[in-house]
Formats: sequence, C-alpha cells, structure tokens
Amino acid sequence: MAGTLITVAPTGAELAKQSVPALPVTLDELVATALSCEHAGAAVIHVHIRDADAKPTLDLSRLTETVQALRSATGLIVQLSTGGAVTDSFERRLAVLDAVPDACSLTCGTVNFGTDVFMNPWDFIKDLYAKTQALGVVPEFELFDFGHIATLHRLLAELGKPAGGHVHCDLVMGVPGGMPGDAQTLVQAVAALPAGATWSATGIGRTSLPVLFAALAAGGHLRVGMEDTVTFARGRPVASNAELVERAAAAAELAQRPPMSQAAARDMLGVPHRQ
Ligand code: KMH
Ligand code: ZN
Repeated sequence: MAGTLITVAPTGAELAKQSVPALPVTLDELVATALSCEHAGAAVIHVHIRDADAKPTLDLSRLTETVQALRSATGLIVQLSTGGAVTDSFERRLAVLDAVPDACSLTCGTVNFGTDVFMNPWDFIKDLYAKTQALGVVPEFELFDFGHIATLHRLLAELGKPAGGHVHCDLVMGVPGGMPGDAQTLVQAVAALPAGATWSATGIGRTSLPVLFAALAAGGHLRVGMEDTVTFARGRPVASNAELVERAAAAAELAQRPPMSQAAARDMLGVPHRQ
C-alpha cells in the first residue's frame, strides 16, 4: 500500500474569526498556514477564502490571487472549494473554476447542513463537472451521504472520466444531515465507490478521530483541518491547522503508510507536475 495523502482544509466557510481566533482568514495567514502544513506532511490544500471583514467570499480576483500566492510559496496541490458557503449562488460557484486552480471540490448532491441546506442539484453538478473537464481542473468528489455516491456513478456514466483520468473521492462524515462518522458507515461507503477510485475521509467535529483511524485501517487517505474540527481533544481547542496535520501524519506513520509526497500525490490524482 502506498503512502497516505493528507489534505488540509484550514478555513472553511462556516466559522467566525471572532469565535476561532486561530482560523486563517487573510492571505498572509493562509500562506503561513499552508507552509506549516506542507512542512508537517500535507500534499493538498482545500481552500475557502474570506473578504476584508473575514466573511466567506467567492470573489474571483481574490481567488486568483490566492491560487497564485499558494503556488509561489508552496508545492501543495491547490484545490479550491466550489461549495463555498450555503448562501453562494450556483453562478458564483461555477465561476470559481475561472481562477484555474489545480483541483476543486465537487459535491455530488444536496444535503441538510445543520439548520441550513447545502444545495447541489443534478443540473448544477453536471455543469460544474463539464466545466472541470473543459478547463482541465481535477475534481475531488465530495460525498456527504450515500445518495451522493449513486450520483457520482451516474455522473461518470453520463459525462465520462474527470480531468486527469482518475476518480478521487472525499467522504465527508458526521455533518448533521449527512452520513454518520463511524467505522461501519465508512466501510459501507467505500464498498459503494466506483471501481478503481481512491478516497480520503474526514469526520466533522467529534467524529474526526474515529473517521481518521477508520480511514487508515481501511486503506484510505486523510483530510484534516479547522474547516472540519476546532477541538483537538476534550476541552482543548485546536491551536493551529499544522497540529492537526502533524497528528494525521503521526497516525499514518504508525499505520506504516507515511505521508505521501507531493509528487506521488500529483501522480495518483492526475494533477500535472509544475515546471
Ligand atoms: N461550506 C459548505 C457549505 C466544499 O468545500 O466543496 C460546503 C463545503 C464543501 O465546504
Ligand atoms: Zn470546503
């Protein structure tokens, strides 16, 4: 078994800087976070950005500047979120790809999201996927529930292979409204994935550690970060994204599947190497 791909999701769209001061929200904070997470063993960064007031934004010039800054400071694969915040329009979410990142997230269905709804109807999924194919942006299929896996099969059957030629998925578990974050559910979800797909998993909140250990045991890859959890241990807030990556890397080492290099990650995901 090859190494473990570690993705860091440092910011997300849901948390407020006031309540989580360690959250990276400025470009400088994001670049510093990216560097420390790269050093700790991450190969991919899943990016949401904030505006001057630290509110989530899909502003295209900010996204483009962010992609360029992360590329010049690090060797990480830059994956922009096309999920944005639950309030973002489909039009703005499609326009994210115009920042031409290496990769993007692509959620395969609507899901209740706490007290909100994260909307991903079929026609939008198809449009987004077709645009990734046209621009050569490598999608990561985000799967919050079993119906999303069925939709992924349908998408591949109707529109063909993704840019890069390889299917990589991320099981996002433990969202209130999505599939639970536990080992039994993870094993069932993995069994339903398309043949040949690789996958990572992340558990939201208190499901982060059970999902991390289940993913390693089942041969998967890991996503960690403050987008998904801000509690490191009971009663102890996360101090930085890097400490979540360090913990994931240490667990991967223990499992005899050490963190995957950026070059190996590019080969696995079909993301072109940089010159
Ligand atoms: N912020 C959530 C509504 C993604 O990045 O693609 C959606 C999300 C998924 O985080
Ligand atoms: Zn996200």
